[in-house]
Amino acid sequence: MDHTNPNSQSLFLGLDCSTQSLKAVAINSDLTPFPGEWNVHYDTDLPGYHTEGGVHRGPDGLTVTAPPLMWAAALDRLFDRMRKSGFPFELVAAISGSGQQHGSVYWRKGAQRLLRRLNPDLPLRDQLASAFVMDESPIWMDSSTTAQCRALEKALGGPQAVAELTGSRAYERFTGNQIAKISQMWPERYAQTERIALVSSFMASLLIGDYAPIDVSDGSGMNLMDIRQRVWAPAALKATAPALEKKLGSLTLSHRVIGTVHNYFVRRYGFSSNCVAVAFSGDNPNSLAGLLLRESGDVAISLGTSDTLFASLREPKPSASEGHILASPIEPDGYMALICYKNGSLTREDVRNSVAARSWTRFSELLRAAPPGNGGHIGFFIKEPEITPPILRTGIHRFGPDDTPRSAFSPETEARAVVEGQFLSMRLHAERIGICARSILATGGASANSDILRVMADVFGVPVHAGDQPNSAALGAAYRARHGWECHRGSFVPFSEVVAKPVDFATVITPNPAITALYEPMLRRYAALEERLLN
Ligand code: XUL
Repeated sequence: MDHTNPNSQSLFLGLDCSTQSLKAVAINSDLTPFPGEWNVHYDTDLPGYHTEGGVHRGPDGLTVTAPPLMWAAALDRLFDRMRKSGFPFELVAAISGSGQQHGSVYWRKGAQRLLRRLNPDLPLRDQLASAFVMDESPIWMDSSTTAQCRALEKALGGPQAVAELTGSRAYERFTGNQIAKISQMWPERYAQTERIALVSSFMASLLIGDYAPIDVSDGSGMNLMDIRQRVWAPAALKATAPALEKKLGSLTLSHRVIGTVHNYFVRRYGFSSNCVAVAFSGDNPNSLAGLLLRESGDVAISLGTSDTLFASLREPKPSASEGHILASPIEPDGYMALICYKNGSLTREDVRNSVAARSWTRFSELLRAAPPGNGGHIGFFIKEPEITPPILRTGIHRFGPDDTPRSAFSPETEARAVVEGQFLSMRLHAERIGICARSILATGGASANSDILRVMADVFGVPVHAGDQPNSAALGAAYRARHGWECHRGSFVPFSEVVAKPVDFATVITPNPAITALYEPMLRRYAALEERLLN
């Protein structure tokens, strides 16, 4: 089918290669959803890779990786499922995708040739088994690169200088620091590396059967890109690893078409040979696109494996202490702010398991049974080494109303403490980076729980909108495919003109001003206690 002309039948496909699963959603030309939603869950659908929550954890508690071959196998499995369900691949005019941010894939010398020659009769898994220098890719949950972070900051003149240049101070999970570690620990493997990809550009590479460029938005999560010029920063490259620029390839703007789908996908699944791929990007950038966050003060909070808070931004103010500035995935000269928490859903689930017998209904009952403000009790639940703020030692820290440490809370207090603590932290760190919420769109698994959202609305003192939008990253990728395709047909068109549809968020929870007032002094106490833990 010829997709170069507008066609009401054309579909736009969005993939999301996230920590725990690979998903796909499709939209029609008019942005309405195409029925269906497809998912491959790594732990259960690809048990041969022995992941837990999609990852492998090292014995040090800091190293976290996942096999890139599993993501490739997941792509075949996903498309197989879609084909079996009758999905009309031939109607797809453009495809884009999303990847968990920061994770890196190390292609071995010669892998480009393998990609270009993919044989439709054999699964990707068989053809790419020898394509990687590192069978395990470091991912965003890894926090094993503190030494490399300090070295980068030292080389570039301190954390604020790194933030000014790259949008964030040096962070353990940021790709450059992971690359530095790999080049130091395994210099031969590093020398054998032909190309380094992010999870997003890796998945795009499979689709186009060639090395795909890293887009500027996901590229902002590497501590390697000049955030204002949107090119690799020579000083950061030099301080990270030898001969790095060639291994990274050039960056692309996020709306650019990067190629057509490889014959492998045409022959095996029935894609049209005209189907184009638009640059893939990170999951948070894609969610920003999926939620159409345009006005400053429009904040989204995604409650998933990681909890993230993000917003569009015109004037970036990179900070050495808080969050990240990324290039916008939808406005070629815009920015987005991002704050990421490693202790998200899994940590809430852990508390639920310990106080509510694994039941969310029971957890909600407990949450309602404790008063807002929790009688002054505050908790820090660090099940995973935390990113915001950087508390790497795991453990639970509980404080009574007089700020003295407590060894345990009652079940009600514990349930409320984990939820209040998470939102107090988000408000504290968002305000410090200049994000002043006007309203919040809540997404991700836990956004289905209205008791959790009520705490969010009261802590921030703004209305919280939530709806049935659990796949904002995959949907954002589908919107970006539509946008990139439109720009490719002629000249650049603003994203908001192509994707003008307001997001349909049904539930609105309005804050109770009396309760918000309670949280003001609590926020100051929370900040002081956090400072104490950091010291
Ligand atoms: C963002 C981050 C996480 C991952 C999760 O900086 O590390 O949100 O993108 O997929």
